[in-house]
Amino acid sequence: MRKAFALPTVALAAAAFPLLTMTGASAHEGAHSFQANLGAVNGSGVTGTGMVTLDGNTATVTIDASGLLAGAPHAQHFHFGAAGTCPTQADDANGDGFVAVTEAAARYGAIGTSLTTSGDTSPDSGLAIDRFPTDANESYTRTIELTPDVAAAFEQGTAVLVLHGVDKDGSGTYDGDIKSDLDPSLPMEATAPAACGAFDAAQMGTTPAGGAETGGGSTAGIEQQTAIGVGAAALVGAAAAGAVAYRRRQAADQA
Ligand SMILES: [Cu+2]
Repeated sequence: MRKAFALPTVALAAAAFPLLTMTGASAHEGAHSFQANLGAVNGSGVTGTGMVTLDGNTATVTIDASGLLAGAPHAQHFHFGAAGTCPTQADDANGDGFVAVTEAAARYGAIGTSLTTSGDTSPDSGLAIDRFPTDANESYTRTIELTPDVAAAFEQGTAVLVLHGVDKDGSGTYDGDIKSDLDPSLPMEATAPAACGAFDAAQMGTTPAGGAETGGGSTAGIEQQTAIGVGAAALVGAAAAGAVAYRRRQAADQA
């Protein structure tokens, strides 16, 4: 009798635990996710996305982009401290055909973080061309420490992802008579923005307002979660009660 009862209990507990684990993960203390959809600048044709999960000042950064000039370094940064928007061709104030970094500054601000492939990530590495991705199709992941002001910019909605380097004349390399506004030893093509995306809070992984334990939520998701929680509590006793307590604590933290 005891054995016959134990088997389904274990099976049901195993079924319930992934759900409890998911609840814990989505309410991870202090972790917030942000997404930027990259749009082309300077006619680059570059598209892509940036994802940042921020836990305190620790950022896990993922960038996927395509359409970049192959075999050429693409400086990439979090910019901050301005409007938190991206430039258009109308921002080409001097009419040289390029939206230059300085012309875009009122939109996306200064370099806050250099998204290098290794080593220093400060603004000092903003043009560290030997430590930036060089592929036409970029797939970048790195976990880095942000300075508090840059981390705050994500929460305030003023953080912007910018990828630089555009082969505007289609020559297959960075060249041309127009020199970079950042470093006159470089062609403008090497430093002009190629893609830009403003970070917004990601929709996935957010926790609905109001604790699940109140049962007062209006969405089907919350009601389902509550029902599962009750079922799990009946089946797995102390373990499930611990999870409910954890969820209560999370709710209190978010108040
Ligand atoms: Cu930049």
